[in-house]
Amino acid sequence: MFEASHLQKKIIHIDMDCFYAAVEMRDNPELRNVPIAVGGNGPRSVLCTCNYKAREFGVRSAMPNSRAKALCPELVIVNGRMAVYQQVSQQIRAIFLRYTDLIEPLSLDEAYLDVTDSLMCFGSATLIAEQIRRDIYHELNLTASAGIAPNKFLAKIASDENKPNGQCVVTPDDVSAFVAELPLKKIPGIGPKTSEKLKASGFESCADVRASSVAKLHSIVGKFASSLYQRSFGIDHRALETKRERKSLAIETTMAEDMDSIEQCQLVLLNLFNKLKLRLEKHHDREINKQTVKIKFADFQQTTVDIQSSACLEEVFIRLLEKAMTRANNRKVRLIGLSLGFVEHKADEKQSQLTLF
Ligand code: TTP
Ligand code: MG
Repeated sequence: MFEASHLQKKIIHIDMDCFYAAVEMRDNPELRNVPIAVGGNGPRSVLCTCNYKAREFGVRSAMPNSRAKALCPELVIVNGRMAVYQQVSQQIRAIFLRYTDLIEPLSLDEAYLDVTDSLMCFGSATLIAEQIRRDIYHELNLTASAGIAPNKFLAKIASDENKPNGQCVVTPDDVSAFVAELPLKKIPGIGPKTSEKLKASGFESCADVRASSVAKLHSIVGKFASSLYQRSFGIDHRALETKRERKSLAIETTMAEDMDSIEQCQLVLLNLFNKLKLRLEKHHDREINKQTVKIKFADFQQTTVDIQSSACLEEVFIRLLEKAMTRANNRKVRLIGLSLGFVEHKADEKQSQLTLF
């Protein structure tokens, strides 16, 4: 008979520390000991990220520059250099590949690695993670944090536990205790709104969810209920998506000044539409199934409107914009975004959806 441990996977989640900011500090010594952020320098830009010194002042990713400056007047905001971050990301990936080729990149600075069958470091996932972080530090002069666990969900949460420049191991024996105390807002998929809804119904930690049922959860979080119930026990059967295919193509812009007339918004939309068309050329092999317009209003609330569509049509985007604008309630428009959804290919390696319990 197999023991449970023979069936356990070993997943590492690696996440670079304040990635864009760390690259800027590495390349510009004068930025190393001051609070810095990376972002555009317009008065209406938002920050991409900031270093840990800036975080002490409460500065965070996606915060408007003006608010960040109010919290930390000496904050130095530098322009992002995407091409450099992309190049560093490739260097990081080259390091991962020394240990496994089962890699699922989540963004430029974050990836899952499945090292279940790796023979490196005596098969120890903990040592592999340490070694990868050491390689990154010695070769790229940057720090990374890691989570090591039996599945993606736990590994991702664990990588945040000892950030920056740290790692956290959740062994199969630790799982139950690790998740019991976990605040629900730490679960990927639970944003501030859902977290508030759950709290209002008496759910604050995974222990509360465990004591409930999928049916009860369904009435609060809809179809996310069964995932949430599983996560509360530390269960996640998703396999790595090593050949991730793009699900959509999106483009958006924040206006230099908030706009209130639909004509102005239409002009912005047409400009975006032309750019989207150009980008679409690279994905000519993909089949479109949806068009979406997103609007963020001046109060930062956003709304999206979509429609099934098999092409990228200007007039459809314009109709969607008109519909979204009916929700303005006198608010001006801060940002407009357009996106296309793609039909997913049925890949063999698609995650197996196991039903539990
Ligand atoms: P994160 O890993 O979320 O953040 P981080 O690496 O800057 O900081 P941490 O140490 O907490 O991991 O995102 C990685 C990069 O993605 C980040 O350096 C900049 C970019 N980014 C944005 O451009 N906008 C955002 O809102 C966020 C969250 C990240
Ligand atoms: Mg990061």
